[in-house]
This record gives sequence, structure tokens and C-alpha cells, in this order.
Amino acid sequence: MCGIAIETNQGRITGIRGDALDAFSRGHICPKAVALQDLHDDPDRLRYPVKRTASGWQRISWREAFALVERGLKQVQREHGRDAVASYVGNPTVHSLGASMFVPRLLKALRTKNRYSATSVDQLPHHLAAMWMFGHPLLLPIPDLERTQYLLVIGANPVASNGSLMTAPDVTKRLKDIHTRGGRVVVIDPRRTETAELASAHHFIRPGADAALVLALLHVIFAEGLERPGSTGDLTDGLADVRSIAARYSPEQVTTFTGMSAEAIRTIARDFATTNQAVAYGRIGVSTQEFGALSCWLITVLNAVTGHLDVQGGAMFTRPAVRVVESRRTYRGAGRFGRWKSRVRGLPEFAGELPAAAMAEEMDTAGTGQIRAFITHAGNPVLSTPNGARLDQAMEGLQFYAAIDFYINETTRHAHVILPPVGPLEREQYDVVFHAFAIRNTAKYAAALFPKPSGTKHDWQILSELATRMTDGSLGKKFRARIEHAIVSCIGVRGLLNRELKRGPYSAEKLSVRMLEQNPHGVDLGPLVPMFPAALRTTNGRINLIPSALTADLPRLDAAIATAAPGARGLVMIGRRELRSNNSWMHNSERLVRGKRRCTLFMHPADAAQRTLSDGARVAVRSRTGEIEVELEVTDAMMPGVVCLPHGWGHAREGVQLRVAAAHGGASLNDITDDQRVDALSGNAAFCGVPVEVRPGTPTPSAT
Ligand SMILES: Nc1nc2c(c(=O)[nH]1)N[C@H]1C(S)=C(S)[C@@H](COP(=O)(O)OP(=O)(O)OC[C@H]3O[C@@H](n4cnc5c(=O)[nH]c(N)nc54)[C@H](O)[C@@H]3O)O[C@H]1N2
Ligand SMILES: Nc1nc2c(c(=O)[nH]1)N[C@H]1C(S)=C(S)[C@@H](COP(=O)(O)OP(=O)(O)OC[C@H]3O[C@@H](n4cnc5c(=O)[nH]c(N)nc54)[C@H](O)[C@@H]3O)O[C@H]1N2
Ligand SMILES: [Mo]
Repeated sequence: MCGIAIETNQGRITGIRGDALDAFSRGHICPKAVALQDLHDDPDRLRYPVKRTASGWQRISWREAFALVERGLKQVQREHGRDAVASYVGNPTVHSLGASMFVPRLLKALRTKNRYSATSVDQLPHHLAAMWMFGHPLLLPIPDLERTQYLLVIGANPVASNGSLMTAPDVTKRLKDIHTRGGRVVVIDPRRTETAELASAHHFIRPGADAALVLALLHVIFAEGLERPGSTGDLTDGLADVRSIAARYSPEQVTTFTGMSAEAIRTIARDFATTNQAVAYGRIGVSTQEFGALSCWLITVLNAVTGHLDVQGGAMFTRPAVRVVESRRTYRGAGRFGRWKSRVRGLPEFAGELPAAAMAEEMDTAGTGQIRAFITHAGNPVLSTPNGARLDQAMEGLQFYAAIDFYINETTRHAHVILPPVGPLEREQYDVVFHAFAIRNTAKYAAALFPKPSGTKHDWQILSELATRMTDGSLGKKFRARIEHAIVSCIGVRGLLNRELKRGPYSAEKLSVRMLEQNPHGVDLGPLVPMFPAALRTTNGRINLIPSALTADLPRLDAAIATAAPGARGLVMIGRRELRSNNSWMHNSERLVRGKRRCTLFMHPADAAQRTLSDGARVAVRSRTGEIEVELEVTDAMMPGVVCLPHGWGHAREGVQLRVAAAHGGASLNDITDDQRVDALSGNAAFCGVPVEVRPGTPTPSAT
């Protein structure tokens, strides 16, 4: 989403910098954008399809590649039924205009209930809360960062992540601006993060205790008569029920569970409720945990009860140039949850997908409906889903696996065929998804910088061809699929985008691809504006503060609060993101990995002393699922009792063809996260708060 200026000389990149004229990012650039040059030039990046043979990877023609995939998937469908073919769609899919438009076509053609994606290792609980409260899973509340006077950050580290479900280029400056205009930033996190360092106040919290914290905040607000639902309040149902629920959670009752003092909770509640322009914002620290859906719901309730929902400076909704929320007339989606369950553990479906935490067991548990063939698009689930080691193992048993990806990494090394798309600078881009979750309404289109090299294909072309081949049924249906493929190939992604822009809310302003091409620095469409009640998609057009699925989940939280014991407890583990990493897949860029080793375990000095471990030592971290060894970094930035490791490392595995990444080693956090630990309501992976033991590791040869 950041505007960048790329200088080239005879087809080679000579420099990448932030575009100072960009309407949204105003010159900001992060290390990942600079590393686009490495990605573009990377000799390990595949340009042409390959198949795995006994003597290694062999380049094949597109025709052969498509035929192999069609044959491999259809054979399994024939022998074992449609659900025996599983799909996994990774995070970069939504960062690609063409891929995001065409992935749904392939999934539709596959007609399998074993559909998975990164959603359930990330933001699924946020979608559920939005669906149940506002009627649509994409009606996600975005903090009005430019006008708020009190930002309560719960489980997010925007200074490292650049803001998420809060697209905010140069978030550091925007946070500092809050202080400059006399406002406050308060961070709740088990680690004193880069964001916490910039904040007015930071409070440690025990991983997974956020729902209890927010209930206690609500308790104080009602007890002291500070609720002010305001005009949005007229649209809400269930305020009285929220009041009686909150009455059960006094600050004193949750101090042991949260690790926060009652006094701190009271101060936050009062300041938050009495500041006119305030907003609470939670991200993956609240969604990837055992009480994910409860936390996401309660944070929105907190905003609503205090009059901070759909108002300036509060939690607002975007008005994106390309609609992601269907019109009220065409929307039929509410209630797309739990229509079917996963075979082995009975985890619930959401929007046609099952939780990724179920994927490994669906592959390695024999029986009817077992996954026997797999297709991935832009995903690396071996490194990014819980108990990745089990998945790694399970994938060995697959009868057929095809990957649409340009790297041979921890996951795709298992593939029989890999179909690589062009690189990111060889395609056009309009960020449909990330504009829709941005702190300001803007629009920007970028044409491909470099022409597509001959003999290569776009993601959308690969997906469209496979969708056409996998469509079955009557001859008429197949014929229609072929015709449609021919038509969209003619219109192209640009044409499809143009159609969406013309259907969008700025058609009167003549927003079109051509207009965006004439404005390469992007078009500013203004600050966020109040969107309710028109934007609501609930059947009664109102906001439901107490969805029954969520209130029914409260006893599970109560049980956890009741059993929280003070004093000595074992260690629990959380994750971390860094500016120079991008989940699992950009470590093959020299400039992103050089310098100090980063795959280190953070631990509080008291916890280290108790185990006689010292800074720089090699330690073994063990959980229910496995053990890894990493270097220890002792730091008081951690809450005592909590340790922290980044995810996405551990590339030195047999068959991985990432020369730079493999040389930088590290271990995969997800080898020791637990596929059986999920938010029981949503099925989302619970990465936060995995119980672990830490002891001295094997001394490295260099250390002896
Ligand atoms: N540089 C960089 N930027 C990225 C990414 C990247 O890999 N690298 N990934 C992108 C993606 S896919 C996403 S989804 C976003 C994520 O965006 P963020 O959510 O902002 O990312 P994190 O830095 O993981 O922040 C989560 C925070 O939650 C804290 N936390 C952990 N457990 C708990 C808990 O139980 N309670 C509370 N209150 N806090 C907890 C962690 O310490 C951490 O600081 O970032 C995006 N941006
Ligand atoms: N323990 C722990 N685990 C986590 C997280 C955490 O905080 N802690 N974060 C989770 C989150 S928020 C996310 S989003 C997931 C991410 O999980 P995934 O989406 O599964 O993995 P990525 O690391 O994003 O890998 C992306 C893959 O896409 C490929 N790729 C990149 N660009 C393109 C493209 O344009 N087209 C195609 N076809 N392929 C492309 C890359 O080569 C790589 O193989 O990880 C999750 N896992
Ligand atoms: Mo994510």
C-alpha cells in the first residue's frame, strides 16, 4: 500500500525509495519494499513450471504442468471423492489483485469441503465478531488513527507490522502525532514492544486474558456510570445485557488471570470512557488465542458502549472504491458458520473453510474423507500453521500435491508439480483488500513495471486455466467454463477492476482505471466517514451487542479465570513480528536477513536466573508437540513467565531451495505450537500462550 518509486536502467533495478508524492504513504517505505529488488533478481525464484523426479526437479512445459495437475487431482476425486482433495490459500493471495480475483474460481471448481486458508491462523475471530454484530464478516472496525485522542492497543505491534486491519503507512509518525496533539497511546501486551516504547503507558498482560480485561473495563464503566453509547447507541440491541454480564467481572476478580492490577484497569476504563475521541484496537494478539472470538467481540462492545463506534476518532468503517461488502440487495451471506464440521475433531466451517489447525490430522488420520491430494496457492503452512512439523510429516503421505508458488520452500518441496506465477513487479496491482481496511479512503493503481517475460504466466492465468480444467459436470457446463475463460482472458484483470470501480461508490467522481493511471501517486478520497446505519448488513438493520454464540462461550472463560492460580506458574510462549521479516517467505533476501541473529527466544531475567540460563546461551524449548533449539536473549521487555519467538524461520531443511534463507537457519516456532490448541468457538489457532519448558540446549561447536 505504500507508494514507491523504482528506478531502472536498461531493465535492471537501480534503486527503490518511498514516493514522497503518494497521497497515502507520503514517502514512507519499509525494508520489505526495498527488498523487492532482491525478490525480482532472486535466482532461486522459479519462472517456469517444474515437476519432481527421482533425480530432482525438472523444468516442464505449461501444457504438461496443467495436464499433470488435472490428472493428479481428478484421479483422487474419482477414487476417494471430492473432499479427498484439499486446498490451502496463503496470505499473499490477498495482496495480489489477479490472484484474489481468480482463486475463488478454482475453489468453486474443486467443490471440496476441505478448504483451508491463512484466515484461521490469523483474523477469523475478527470476521466472526463483525458478522454476528454488524451482519457481514468484512465490516471490520478500523481505528480512526488521524483523529483519535486515545488509542488503546491490545495485542498488536503496528510499529513492526505497519498496522494490520488498520492499513497505516508510516504508523510510527501517526502514533507520534497522537502525542503531539495531546492524546495518548496505551498498549496492552505481554512484551514491551516497539509500539509500547512509543506509548504513554504499557501494561503487561497474561497471554489469552484479554477478554477478561475488557469485561473488567466494561464493569468499571457501568459501575461508575461512564457509559455513553451516543447516537450509534440508538442502533444497538442488548446494552442492558452487556451491563449485567459485565457486573460479574470486577477488576479484582481478574487480576490473577490477567496479571494486571485493579488500579491499572480502573484508570484505563475511566480515561478511555471519558475521552471524546478514543478507540480500542486489537489485532492478532487477541485473535490468535484461546478466547479469540470473545476478545474481538468485547473490544467492539467496549467501543460501542463508550460512544466510540462509527464516530470520528473512534472505530470507523471504510468507504473503499472497490466494494468488498455486497449491497444489501444482493447480500445473502449472514450465518455462514458451522454449516459443516471437520471430520476428525469437528471444528466448525466458516465462509466455506475449515480451520487450518485441522489440516494435518485430516491428512494423517485414515478413513473415508481423508485428504489425499492437496493444492496450495501462495501459502507455506509447514512454517505458518500450528504443529507444522506434523503437517510436514503428513504431507509425505499425499498421493498428489500441486503448488502455485515461486519458491521451493518447506511446504512446496513436497509438491509433485509447482506452477510459478510472475514476480510482483511483473504484474499490475490495486489493493482491493487493504484499501478496504485502511485508516483513510484512498485509491491507487500501479501498472506492471516490467513486461511479463515470455513463457511465464500470471497467477490469474494459472488459476483460470486450472479452474476451467477442474470444472466438471455436463458438456454444457464445461463449454461455458471454456467460454468464460476466453472472455476474462480478453478483458484481463485491468478490465475486471475497471468494472468494479465503476460499480463502486465513487462512480460519480469518475473513478476508473484510466483515471488512476493518470494519478500514479494515488487519489485521496478523504478521511473515514460515519457509515451506519446504511452499512449494516444485519437482517433488522441494527447492531447486535450480544450475539448468542458469543455469550454462550463465556462459561469457558469463567472456568479459565476460576482456575488461574497466583504465584509460580510454568512458562508460556508468544510470537513476534519484525520489520525485516514477512511471515515465512522473504528470508531469501540478503538485505533482510543480514546482521544480528533474530530467531532468538526472549526471556525475562528472573525466569533466566531461575533456570541458570544466560544471555546468548543455546536453549531447548519444549512443548507438547516437540522441541526446538534457539539462542536465548534475556530481556526485561518480557513479562515474567512469558517467552517469545518469531515465526517463519527454520529454512535449513532437506530439499529447500532458498540459499540465503537456509544459511540463516533459526528454527520454526510452529514446530512447537499446538494444532490441538484452538479458540474452541471459532477454531482459530491459539498461538498465544503455548505452555513450554526451557532448559539448556546442546552447545554449538563454535561455542566450545
Ligand atoms: N514487518 C512485517 N509486517 C507484517 C507482517 C510481517 O510478517 N512482518 N505480517 C503481516 C500480517 S500477515 C499480519 S496478520 C499483521 C499482524 O499485525 P500485528 O497484530 O500488529 O502483529 P504482531 O507484531 O504479531 O503483534 C501482535 C502482538 O500481540 C502480542 N501478544 C501475543 N499474545 C498476546 C495476548 O494474549 N494478549 C495481548 N494483549 N497481546 C498478545 C505480541 O507480543 C505482539 O506484540 O502484520 C502484518 N505486517
Ligand atoms: N506461530 C505463529 N504462526 C503464525 C503467525 C504468528 O503470528 N505466529 N502468523 C500467522 C499469520 S497472521 C499469517 S497471515 C500466516 C501466513 O501464512 P502463509 O500464508 O501460509 O505463509 P507465508 O509465509 O505468507 O508464505 C507465503 C507463500 O506464498 C508465496 N508467494 C508470495 N507471493 C506470491 C504470489 O504473488 N503468488 C503466489 N502464487 N505465491 C506467492 C511465497 O513463496 C510463500 O511460499 O502465518 C500465520 N502463522
Ligand atoms: Mo496475517
